[in-house]
Amino acid sequence: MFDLLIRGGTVATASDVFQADVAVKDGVIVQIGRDLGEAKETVDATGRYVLPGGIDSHVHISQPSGEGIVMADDFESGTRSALYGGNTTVMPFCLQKKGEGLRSALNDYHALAEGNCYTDVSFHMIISDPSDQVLGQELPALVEDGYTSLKVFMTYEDLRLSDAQILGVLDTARRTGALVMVHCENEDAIRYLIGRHEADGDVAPKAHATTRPIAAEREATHRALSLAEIVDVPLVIVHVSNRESMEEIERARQRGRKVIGETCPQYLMLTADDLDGMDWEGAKFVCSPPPRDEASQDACWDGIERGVFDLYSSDHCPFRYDDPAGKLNPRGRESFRHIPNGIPGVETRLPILFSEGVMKGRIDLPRFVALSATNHARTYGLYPQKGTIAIGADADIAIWDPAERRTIRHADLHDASDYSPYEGIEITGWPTTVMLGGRVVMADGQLTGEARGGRYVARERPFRGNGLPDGSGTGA
Ligand code: DUC
Ligand code: ZN
Ligand code: ZN
Repeated sequence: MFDLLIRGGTVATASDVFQADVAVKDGVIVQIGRDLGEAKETVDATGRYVLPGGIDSHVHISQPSGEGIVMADDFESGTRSALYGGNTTVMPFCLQKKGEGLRSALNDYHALAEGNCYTDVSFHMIISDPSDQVLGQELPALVEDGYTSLKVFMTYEDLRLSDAQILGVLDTARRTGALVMVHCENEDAIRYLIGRHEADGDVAPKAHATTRPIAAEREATHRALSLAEIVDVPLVIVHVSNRESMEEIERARQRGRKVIGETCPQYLMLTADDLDGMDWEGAKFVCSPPPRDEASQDACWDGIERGVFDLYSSDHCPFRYDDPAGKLNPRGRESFRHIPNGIPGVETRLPILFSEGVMKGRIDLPRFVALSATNHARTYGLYPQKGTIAIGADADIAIWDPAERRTIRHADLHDASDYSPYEGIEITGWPTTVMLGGRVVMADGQLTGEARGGRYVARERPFRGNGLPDGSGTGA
């Protein structure tokens, strides 16, 4: 007798679409087929898609964000919102403060997550202080313990690393098998442009976009890829916003480099004009890199379709808008420079890709599955435990109704921000039922009493045994 049987649905993986029932026992998928037998609980998926639960490998939750600024979501609200958006695993960042040991940062972050998660979680480290002790001892020990990826910044005064420091981090990655993610923007160029704008009294939110031009992102992308080539390690270029940076990725792949590209909904759906709203409303769209223009949106869709991007993540980084600890903090009202960078989007990520991508014929269902779950699992060492529908995999499953139509309204979302940058966008196709480890945690669009059983997941070293996603275009 199975614990759970999902009957009558259309199952999709990153490679196939087929009619099948899915049987679950002890939290894992045990059979896929027809006429599988009896189960304690049956879910009817007739007319719906049975997909791997989404994995959002780039979210920010409860991250320290500067004096007087508070991130809107904690683990409870952030993972609840993720679950409503069809996700079963999220990967937030654990920030190392300057001078802080990595283990201490992680202990604090685990304490925030413990017992509060609606989805499974796994952390990337942010390295802000790559001392000899951190690179020589702390990081290698963490990689052994399953913290197998980390992010470095080339921008933000308090976070940016020098090229020498980035080389040190990359070298540690080479020795340990960790995977490095890079935020590519040239801080010195941005500082120069901020100075020029402020001298001209140009301080409204729109200036956030003009002080962070494509050239600053393209240059840093080229530099990061060159440093990774010199050290000879793979690299993840996160939140890519435009064609020129995509071309850097493609050129590096042509040279035989292993590069993983990521883009996000804001680069498909928003433009810099959104930062030009009345009465500082543009602050709602301040994120880095900034949204660009329609040509860049088209380029990013092209990158989604052609496999320049392996990953499509939300970069959920939520601040409340009308709040002195959020976008409209006292200093943020005076200059765009003090508006916290980041926008909410963990709940709307997959509905946007489903509606704009699958329903509008830009991508097929297997590509949707790859971009929403499978490639994240493969890239970050969770596959095949997660990210697919296969015998032996965790029963993390989202059932989607391709006919359900709803307009995005923040009032209907479940994060703790007070707005959505995607307000008013009409969406066709929503997740209606979600299972986490074989338990039905959302049914008919509502959480069940089973929710909030998310666990921490340690990860393998990236790519171990998996290779890269088929058709990703990624070099060897
Ligand atoms: N980078 C991110 O990845 N998220 C939000 C802000 C930023 O700069
Ligand atoms: Zn970033
Ligand atoms: Zn981010």
